Order: sequence, then C-alpha cells, then structure tokens
Amino acid sequence: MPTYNEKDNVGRMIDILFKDVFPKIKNHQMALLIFDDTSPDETWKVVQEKMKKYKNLYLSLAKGKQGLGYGYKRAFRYAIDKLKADAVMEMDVDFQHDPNDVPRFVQAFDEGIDYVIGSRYVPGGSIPREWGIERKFLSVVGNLFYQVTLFMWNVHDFTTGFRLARVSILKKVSFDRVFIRSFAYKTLLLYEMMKQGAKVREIPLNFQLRKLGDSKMTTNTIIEQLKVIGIIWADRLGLNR
Ligand SMILES: Nc1nc2c(ncn2[C@@H]2O[C@H](COP(=O)(O)OP(=O)(O)OP(=O)(O)O)[C@@H](O)[C@H]2O)c(=O)[nH]1
Ligand SMILES: [Mg+2]
Repeated sequence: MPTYNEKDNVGRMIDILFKDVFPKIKNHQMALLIFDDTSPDETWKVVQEKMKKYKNLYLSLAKGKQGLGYGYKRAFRYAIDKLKADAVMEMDVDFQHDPNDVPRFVQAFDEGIDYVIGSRYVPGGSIPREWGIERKFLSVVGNLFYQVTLFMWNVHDFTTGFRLARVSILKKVSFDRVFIRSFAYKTLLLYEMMKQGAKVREIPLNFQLRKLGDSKMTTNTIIEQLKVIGIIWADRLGLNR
C-alpha cells in the first residue's frame, strides 16, 4: 500500500485489515507492506507505532516523493525477495478501495487466476457519482482510449489500482521496463502479465470517493499514458529488441 501524506487514513486502514479482514482469510498468511516516501505529515510514524502491535506489518521508507510507479517497483521487490510472497496486491490507503473486498481477490487467486483486476467498468462496478464531469470523462474516455488503441477488448479497466498478481508470473516480467514513474505503469504491468500468459479476471469494483486527505492525482500523467501506448506498440512490433 503506497502512502504519501495519508496520516488520517493509514492507522484506521491498518486496524481494519489486521482485525477484521485478514482473520477471515484462513488459508493464507497475510502481510501488509506500507511504502512511504517520508511523507511530510509523518504518516510513517503512525505505521511504526502500529508495527509494535501487528507482526506482519512492514514499512519501506524512501527519501522524498518518488511517484507511484517507482514506489511499487521497490515494494514488489520487497514483497518477493524479503517476504517471499506468493501473490502481491496493489491497493490504496484512502478507502477508495474497500478493505472488505480483499477476500474476493484472494478467492479468485485460489481459483487459479494469475492477475485479478478490480474493475470499475464491468457490470456491478462503478466510479463515484460525486466525481466532477472532468474526472469522469478522463477516467471513462481514458480507458476506452486504451481499449481502442491497444486492441485489448477483453479488458475494461486499465488504470485501476486494486489488483492481485501471482508472483510466479510476475517474476517473468522485467521490472525495469514496466515501472515508470507515474501510475501509468499500471497499464504496462497489465500488458506484460498478459504477455507472460497470465490468466486474467476482472471482478467488479465500486470505487469510492476519497473522504480524508488530499489527492495526489495530477493531469500531466496524460502524457505518460500516451507514452505507454507507444511502448506497448513498439514491443508488439519488435522495435525495442
Ligand atoms: N509512496 C507514495 N505513495 C503515493 C505517491 N503518490 C500517490 N501515492 C499513494 O497512492 C495512492 C493513490 O493516490 P491518490 O492520490 O489516492 O490517487 P487517486 O486515487 O487516483 O486520486 P483520488 O481519487 O483523488 O484519491 C494513495 O494511497 C496515495 O497516498 C507517491 O509518490 N509515493
Ligand atoms: Mg485515491
């Protein structure tokens, strides 16, 4: 779970996961890794305090804001190399992703799925009604744009941040190629997982409204999203070999 200035969310999220959610998952050992970029609001101190209470809670701290993609690169390495994880999940700390949905991802993993995607654009999924027209447009049209330009009709949500990946497939993916700085890495990771033969399933996700803390979304990621389309086509055409 990435955090940057999430002091008001992180403590409650940790408690809910360890007290309510993880105990319901009986056939797996669950761990939570928070990766923080030394948030100015000292989010990491809340995590350090909670670590005294929960033994499967870990913290990876970087100096200065790195961007989501680079943060996840570090976190995935940590989960695979140090925690010896069989699967890794991506999830936000601001309660836009309901922690009570975690068991549904694990269940799909148990059914043999390699890449489980929480999708806002399949029946039963949704984006917040309260979002302004611009944000709705960017999200809906952005995803349609990916579908059309990448010819990937069987995927409906390329940028969702709630996912689970099987490590045996993830290990075949080149992290240096996938993890660019911004959240646009999410589309690259999906493409690479599919290229490595991952069995993908989209499960409906009701994306909630952020209630506490500030958004870190910036509009300059549109350029990175366009770059991703170029990178994928270059790969398909064999141009970057
Ligand atoms: N470590 C780290 N975490 C980050 C960084 N940028 C964002 N995050 C975290 O990544 C998650 C997603 O960021 P958000 O700002 O919620 O992005 P979003 O959900 O698209 O936008 P909102 O709907 O406005 O919340 C949150 O848990 C953030 O705290 C970063 O540079 N480093
Ligand atoms: Mg958010």
